This record gives sequence, C-alpha cells and structure tokens, in this order.
Amino acid sequence: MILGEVSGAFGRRMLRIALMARNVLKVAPGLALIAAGAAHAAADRLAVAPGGYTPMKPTPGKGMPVDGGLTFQTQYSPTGLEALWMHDHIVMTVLIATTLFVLALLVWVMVRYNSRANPVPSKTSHNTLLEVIWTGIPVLILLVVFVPSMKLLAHQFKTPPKEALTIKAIGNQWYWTYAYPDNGEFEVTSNMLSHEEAVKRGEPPQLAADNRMVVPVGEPIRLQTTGADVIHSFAVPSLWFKLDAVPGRINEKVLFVKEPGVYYGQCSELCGARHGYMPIVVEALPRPQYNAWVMTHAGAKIDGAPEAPAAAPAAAAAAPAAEAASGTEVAAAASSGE
Ligand SMILES: [Cu+2]
Repeated sequence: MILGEVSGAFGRRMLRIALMARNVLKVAPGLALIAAGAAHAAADRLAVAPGGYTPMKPTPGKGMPVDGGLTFQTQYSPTGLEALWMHDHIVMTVLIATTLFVLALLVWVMVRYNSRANPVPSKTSHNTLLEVIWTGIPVLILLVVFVPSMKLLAHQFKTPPKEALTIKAIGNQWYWTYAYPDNGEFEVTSNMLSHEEAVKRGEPPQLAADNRMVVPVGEPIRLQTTGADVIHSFAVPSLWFKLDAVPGRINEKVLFVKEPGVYYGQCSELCGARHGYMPIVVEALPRPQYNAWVMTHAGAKIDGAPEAPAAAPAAAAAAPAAEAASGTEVAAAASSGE
C-alpha cells in the first residue's frame, strides 16, 4: 500500500520532469532564434553604410509645427504615443463629459428653478445620498486619470539600459553642442541657419540648424543634458522630449525615435537675449547610416567598448569609411581581426 503510494508519487514526479524537459526542448529553438537575433542586432549596430553621409531632407509637416495646428504634433516615440493616447482618450473624455454635465445642470437649474417657474423655493439644506455621490464620483474620476498618468510618468523616466548609446546635449548662450562619448568623444556645434539659408535647403526657418544632432533610430538612447552657462531646456515636441539643461548637473532620460526622419525643437527655458534662436534638429537614421555619419568625424569610433570583441566582421566592412574619415581605431580593429 505505502509502496504503491510512493511509486505513484515517484511516477508523477518523473512525468512532471518529462513534461518540463519537453517544454524546454520546445522553447530551445526559440531561444536559439533570440540569440541569433541578438547577434544579428549586435552586428547591425556596428555596420556602416557605404557612401558617407548626406543630410536627410525633412518631410513637410513631419516633426515640425504645421500651419493652423491646434493639437499636439504627430508623435514618433513610444512615450509620445502613450501620452497622446492618454490625452485623446482619457483626459479629453473626462474633460468634455464633465463640461457638458455641468452645463446641463446649469441650464436645468436656470430653466426649472428660476423665480418665475418656481416661486416658492425648497428649504432643503442637506441630502446625504447626493453628498456621497458628488464626493464619490470625483474621487473615481481622479483614480481613472491617476493610474495611466503615473504609468506614463514612470515610462518617461525609466532608466536607460546599460548598453544604450550615450549622447550629451549641452545648452550654451545661444546654441547647442552635442557630445558623443561612445563614438570617440567628438562634439558637434549646432547654430541656427539664417532665414534665407533654411528656405534654400527646404527646411522650416528659425527651426533649422547648420549641424544636426544625429541619432540612431529604433533603439533607446541615453540622452543627457547640461548647461554651460545658464539653464536651457532641450525640447522636441514630436518626440515627447523635454529635459532641462542645468549648469553643474546632468539630467538624463531615454530618447527613442520610432522612425527615420528630421524632428525639430527649440530651447524651452528662457535663457537670455537670443533664447528664441537656438533651435534643435534631431535627425534619426538607421544604424548603418548613423555609423556612416559618425565616421565623418575625426577620431570617431563606431560604438563604445562593450561591443569591441564582436566588432571584427562589421568593422572590416567599415574600414574604407574609417580610413576616409581618418578614424584609425576601427581600421586597426579590422586589420587585427583578419
Ligand atoms: Cu536656451
């Protein structure tokens, strides 16, 4: 009897182990695919597109304000889409419904209880049920707004992953500099284009800059901001990004651009006489094109150190571009890898 129970339990355990093993085997090809995908992504990250870099032409109406625009710009980042959804579906719904309800109550009171229609007013001063309702419903409305807004806040300030590319935006009176510590520490100075020059290049006047902040598309970027003199603010409406650039400290937030394009913004903290003339231009490019742009700078490196061991095959492809741009490190890595 006891032996039978023991062997029954043993049998069940063996069956469970067998099932687990089957599940592991089922998952294994998936894991292999994920690993292959990761390796592919790592190789992509180091690929360099041939043909160097030509500034991308902006798409009219994309990443920039439009004439007669009433609401937010179309969003091109995950947090932007989430925020826009919250604005359109939650905040606006609550706002419109509340406004209409209060308007209806006002109209009802004015028509039904004016002195002509209701010459003898009621002396009622308390109604427990009504008071519970008009306290309870606003509390529920606040909860409905609170939950998604806290979620959005948390998503906006999520810590960037360890392998994220770091870019630093530095506000100066009155221009921006962009530093690329993971790409060989070069810096780009970005000044506003004159009205004529912007029009000539097919860009929106007062928003166009001579040098853009070029970023890779479809990956989280650790964007840090700081100020060189006074407080500035790095803001790009279509990417749902606004972060103060404060002297003596670094602020940090994830920038994620969902599709290639040119996105315009402006300094958004009153910073002095030419505050209105320090636009921000973010150009998001696929990795190989981004890497090609990186390689046009002296001393450029394709990526930070963590990727170095896997760099050989992609770096070999990168070598011609690297030599052209005198980026010796990648070329050296390529020749040592052969
Ligand atoms: Cu400023």
